[in-house]
Amino acid sequence: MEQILLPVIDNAGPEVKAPSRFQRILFVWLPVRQIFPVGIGYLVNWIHRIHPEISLEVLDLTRFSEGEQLSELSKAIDRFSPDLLAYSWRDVQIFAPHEGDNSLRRAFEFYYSPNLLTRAYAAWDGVRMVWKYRTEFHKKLRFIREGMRRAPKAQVMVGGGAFSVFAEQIIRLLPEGVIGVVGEGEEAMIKLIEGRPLDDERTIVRRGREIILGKKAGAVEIRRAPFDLSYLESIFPGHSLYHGKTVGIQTKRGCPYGCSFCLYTYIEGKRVYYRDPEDVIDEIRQYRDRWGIRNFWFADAQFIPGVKAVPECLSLLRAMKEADLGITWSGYIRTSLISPEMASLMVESGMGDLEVAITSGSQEILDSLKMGFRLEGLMEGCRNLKNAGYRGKIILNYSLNAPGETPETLAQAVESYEEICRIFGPENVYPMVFFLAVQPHTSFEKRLMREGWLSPDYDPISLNPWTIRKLLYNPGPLGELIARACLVAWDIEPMAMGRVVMREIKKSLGEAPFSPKGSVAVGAS
Ligand code: B12
Ligand code: SF4
Repeated sequence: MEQILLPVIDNAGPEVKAPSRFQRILFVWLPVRQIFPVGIGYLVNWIHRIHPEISLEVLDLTRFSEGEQLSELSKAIDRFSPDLLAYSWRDVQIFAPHEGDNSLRRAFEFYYSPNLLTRAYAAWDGVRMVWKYRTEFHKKLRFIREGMRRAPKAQVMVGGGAFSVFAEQIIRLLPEGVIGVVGEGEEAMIKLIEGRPLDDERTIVRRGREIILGKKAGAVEIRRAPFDLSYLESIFPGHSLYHGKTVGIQTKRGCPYGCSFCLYTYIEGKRVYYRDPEDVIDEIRQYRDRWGIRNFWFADAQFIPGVKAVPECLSLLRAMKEADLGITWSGYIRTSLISPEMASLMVESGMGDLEVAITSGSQEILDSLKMGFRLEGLMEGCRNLKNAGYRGKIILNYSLNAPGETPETLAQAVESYEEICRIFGPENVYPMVFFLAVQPHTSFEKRLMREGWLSPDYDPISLNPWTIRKLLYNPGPLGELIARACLVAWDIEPMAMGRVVMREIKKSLGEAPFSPKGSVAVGAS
């Protein structure tokens, strides 16, 4: 492991607070679909607690129109004269279908529609969308390059969710000298600020064609990480954009599960670190009282990451209930660990809509994806919630056509949806149909490479339609059946298509017994 060479200040061990090498740090939130910059909030609080002598400022590019963003960046740099420019890059999803974004629909129309006109339109619109994705991606690179040009003496650092996922690709597209950070950024920033070596942090830098990676030794001690919203306000012009909206709060970091398609463990690590309920509640109160926030999203990779996490979750929920916050909250939650006691506390502490990654209706498929839960447990948790008086929505995330999917397992997916409808009432259950998107740094990606579905040197940020087709994993004849169900659903109910997809799949499987023409195993195209 090579050390990243930065001037090191003598005697600056972790126990002795070293003087800061930087006086003015400008955080730049690269523009994304509007969402509160959770990570920047924690980073500035962390730095301010340790180095209150440093001036910090947050520039949120999302609040400016496209045409203004570059000039606002230049103005902020000229006015603030940062000596450290810290870019936070949240989303790079090359292909990120969501409500209001037709990209998955167009892709399916292009690949699967029987109607030639529809295919031609999808091809045209698809090219436009791909161009948009590409432009968005390159725009962010331009903001980083422009920052370096405008503040040539400043050190530049980049981090954030999207950067973490595509760091190796992005760092190659940036000038030398940029320090990238994969995953949590608190300690890496403090070390840089204090001039300590960074080679025990997950840094990534480029020297010529060579990429140098650091390896993180410890973890950020977030147990006591108080949050001061008034400080954030004082350095964050335009924060009122987020008042009254949903805000993300992290209650813990890390997830011990190893679901084969998921890269959250790559980003956050497998060990779980918790924050004190006291700090979490204090943070919620500040947002509620100062910004009128009533809806929170616990931005944990997984709210209940395993049996060991249960006592921590219970004490947070108990504290929330006692604090009687008058809020609603949500997050990614495994219902398989929801006991009757946990269910009551969830309801009483204000749990709003619930997003559950059921993924498949077949235990065999769940096991092959290494999901680490039993379907009966998931159903049991749902019953516990219902008995505890839960009345919110249940959003059920399915990833259909995983390796090993057969007409029988597909029928089981529909049955599992119907079972949950029986528990909560169909009007409360919203199935969301996804596919296993292949993500870098996952065992699913490695498996597909081994099996020849993906080439080992494929480019995860490519916008080539053939690569996109491979990355939206939906192979074989079942893929066609599901895609057609999706096409019907988009026509009938574009904003809530999951229910129609379930109905259509059931119809297709039931009406004409499905006889696969070939194997649906991984590797089939
Ligand atoms: C919670 C979450 C959500 C919630 C957010 C709720 C909310 N109100 O905040 C919801 C469900 C709404 C959501 C939606 C989406 N999400 Co999301 N989400 C996450 C998740 C699980 C955690 C993000 C988070 O807030 N973490 C907690 C904070 C504290 O961490 P952070 O912001 O990353 O900051 C830390 C580090 O990144 C770093 N850091 C950040 N900035 C900087 C800057 C510097 C200089 C340094 C050194 C370090 C640094 O330090 C920070 C503190 O340690 C991540 C996956 C993950 N485990 O990280 C995906 C993730 C960020 N989401 C992702 C995506 C794609 C999306 C969507 C686009 C999905 C979609 N198709 O609609 C949407 C769009 C969001 C939007 N812009 O509107 C991707 C982004 C990467 C990518 N592939 O493009 C991720 C990484 C997941 C993935 N599959 O790859 N998401
Ligand atoms: S439980 Fe959730 S966060 Fe954890 S590995 Fe599985 S999918 Fe990822």
